[in-house]
Amino acid sequence: MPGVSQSRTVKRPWLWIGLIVAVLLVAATLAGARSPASRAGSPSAGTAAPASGSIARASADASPSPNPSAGPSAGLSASPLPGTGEPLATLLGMLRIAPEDRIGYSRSLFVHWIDADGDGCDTRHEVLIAEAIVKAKVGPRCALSGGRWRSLYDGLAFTDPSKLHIDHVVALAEAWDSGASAWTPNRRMRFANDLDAWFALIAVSGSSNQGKSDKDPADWLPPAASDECPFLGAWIATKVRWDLAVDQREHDALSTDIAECAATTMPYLPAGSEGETGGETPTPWPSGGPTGSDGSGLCDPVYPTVCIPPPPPDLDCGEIAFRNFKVLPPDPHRFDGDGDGVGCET
Ligand SMILES: [Ca+2]
Ligand SMILES: [Ca+2]
Repeated sequence: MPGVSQSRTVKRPWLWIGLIVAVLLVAATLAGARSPASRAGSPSAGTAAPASGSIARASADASPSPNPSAGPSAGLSASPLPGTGEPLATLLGMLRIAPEDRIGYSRSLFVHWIDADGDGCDTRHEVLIAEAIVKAKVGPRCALSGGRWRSLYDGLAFTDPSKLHIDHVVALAEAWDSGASAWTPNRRMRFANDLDAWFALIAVSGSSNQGKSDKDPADWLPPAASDECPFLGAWIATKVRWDLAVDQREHDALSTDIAECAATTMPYLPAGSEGETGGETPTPWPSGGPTGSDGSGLCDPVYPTVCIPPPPPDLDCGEIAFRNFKVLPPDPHRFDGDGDGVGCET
């Protein structure tokens, strides 16, 4: 008898999870099928291409491994394959709902910023280097000069890297509340220095980071509407990656908010075993929308889908991170040499 009841308790959750994920996949497919018309006018509709393009590239970079479960249960399994781009509803459906508990939290329990690859640049600097919209020169002791950055929550532009905060998209305290309290110190350190998923750490203005603090999306969304879907995607993908739970209120807010993000997909990138090492350079945050109107004056509106400052200095393609972006006349940096309206073609 004990054997029978144990077997039931082990198997039934997987059956239910499988069924729920399958239902969500069908629902997400239907939602995707009717999304193009309904998204007109939504924050990122006009520039969905660069965002999803960047996301698709990030997925490809993740080198999806062969499906280890493509065996007997492949027909029933609705779990995404590692590295695949998934609708946000699918990823949200993978998250457990559980109450939060702050007891025992201390920021010092998450060691950061480390220099995992020993190249002299710690995690904070690695993110700054990766996310610069104008590449920074890396000097002795990882001193950065000449770069420019766009704060990904509010569109503010910076030339002084010390003014930028590196935000844990899912804050350390929020992570603690939703599962990290049970982790080993090593797993907490890996979470706090996560360069293996481009969406986990981002460079933002101090003011937006302080406004966000340790809030979850039930209480905070980026001031720039165009960054809302990328942020929600990063939030959900990070929680899935690290197997963190959501509280009921957070789940309900996410469920409502992602209705506006039918065109957004995010990679399913579960964190590896304790032995997983860093090393993958984070790719820039996908541009969520026009940034020329952010009021900073540092994003030239003739490059409407990316944030590139007007000259001076005169920049060339080797000095910026963007490729294949829209160029309008008069193209002061002359990124579009062949005049086809696409800059820095690959
Ligand atoms: Ca390093
Ligand atoms: Ca929460």
